[in-house]
Amino acid sequence: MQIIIIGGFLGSGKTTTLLNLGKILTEQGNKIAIIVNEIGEVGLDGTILSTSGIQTREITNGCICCTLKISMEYTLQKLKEEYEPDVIIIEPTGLAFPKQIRKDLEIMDIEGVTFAPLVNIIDGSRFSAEIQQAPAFIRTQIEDAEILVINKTDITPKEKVEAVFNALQELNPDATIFRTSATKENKSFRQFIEILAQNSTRVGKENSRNSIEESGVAAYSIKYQIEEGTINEDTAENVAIGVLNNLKDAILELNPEFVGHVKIAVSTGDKLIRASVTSAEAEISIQVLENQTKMSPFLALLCAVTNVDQEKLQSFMKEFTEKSLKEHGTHFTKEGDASEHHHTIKIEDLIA
Ligand SMILES: Nc1nc2c(ncn2[C@@H]2O[C@H](COP(=O)(O)OP(=O)(O)OP(=O)(O)O)[C@@H](O)[C@H]2O)c(=O)[nH]1
Ligand SMILES: [Mg+2]
Repeated sequence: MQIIIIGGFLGSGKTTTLLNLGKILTEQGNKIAIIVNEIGEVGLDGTILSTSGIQTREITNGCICCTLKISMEYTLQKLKEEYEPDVIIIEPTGLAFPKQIRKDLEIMDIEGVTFAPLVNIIDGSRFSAEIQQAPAFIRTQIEDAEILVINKTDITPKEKVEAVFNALQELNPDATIFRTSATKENKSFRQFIEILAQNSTRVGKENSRNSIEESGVAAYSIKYQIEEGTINEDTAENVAIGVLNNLKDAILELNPEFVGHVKIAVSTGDKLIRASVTSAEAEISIQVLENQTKMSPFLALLCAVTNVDQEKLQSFMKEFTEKSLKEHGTHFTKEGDASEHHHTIKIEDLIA
């Protein structure tokens, strides 16, 4: 069984890369499973990845490289016993040091496990802002990797890609560097996949750093269940864009140079609308995914950005989301907080 760890700062393109990677490796005849870790109490990426039909396990509310080591070990063992995959791809949070994860996996000493070279994905379009906002942190992620992937080359000017390439080479002269786009088919992505079949030649690092604390990132997540029949694709897109626009403006007031990931997923039942904003400079990006498995309608929002006040962030998120849902005539209940809105009454609750 091979383990591939795909690291990279918040919003760099890990999940999008995993969607492609999982698809291609499956087509090549491999039995794939994914473990995805999210910093917030509510996870989004597990839902996004599971639309692909690939076996996915989600670990939420912390980071598997420091606070959630035990959860990772348990999830991995169980997945191995129950599903026996050929390849397990791990997506840590954008705030992880993947070399620490690698060390913990080595200590587990699972029979027959090999490791692919450690990957770190970099958003080429916002690299300079990342280095300014979280310098020591970003450096460690780059220095620890064996493969560096400059992603989003489709929206990054060529000269900027070359400047990022030079900066990465200086920080980590031993790494193999790729220039790719996870949203546009390209040759370089295939070459990146080929090199993943090789074995890692480095050893892991002692697990002594708390990466979340070091990153200076504030994170918060929230989830609402939406009543069946009160949301369609257009409403879902409007709500997603409306919430992200309001939230981005509010975050800009707190930190005009923020980097990170503000992401929203809205399920209408058969469709999953996914939208994000990844920095002060970035545009909102939106995608519609077909659900392979039936999901009930919901809205989930996760925000993790540099140098802002966590409590302010939390109150903005709640305010904008609920306002937008109400404006669109959607009936909703905040998950884990049923007393707050009385719009949704479940038949099962009445029977119980
Ligand atoms: N233009 C462009 N957008 C991309 C590319 N790769 C990812 N994105 C977009 O960037 C945003 C973040 O991508 P994700 O794949 O969710 O990033 P991530 O690293 O998994 O984010 P976290 O798990 O929150 O840290 C999404 O809106 C993607 O659609 C790319 O190559 N080009
Ligand atoms: Mg992700």
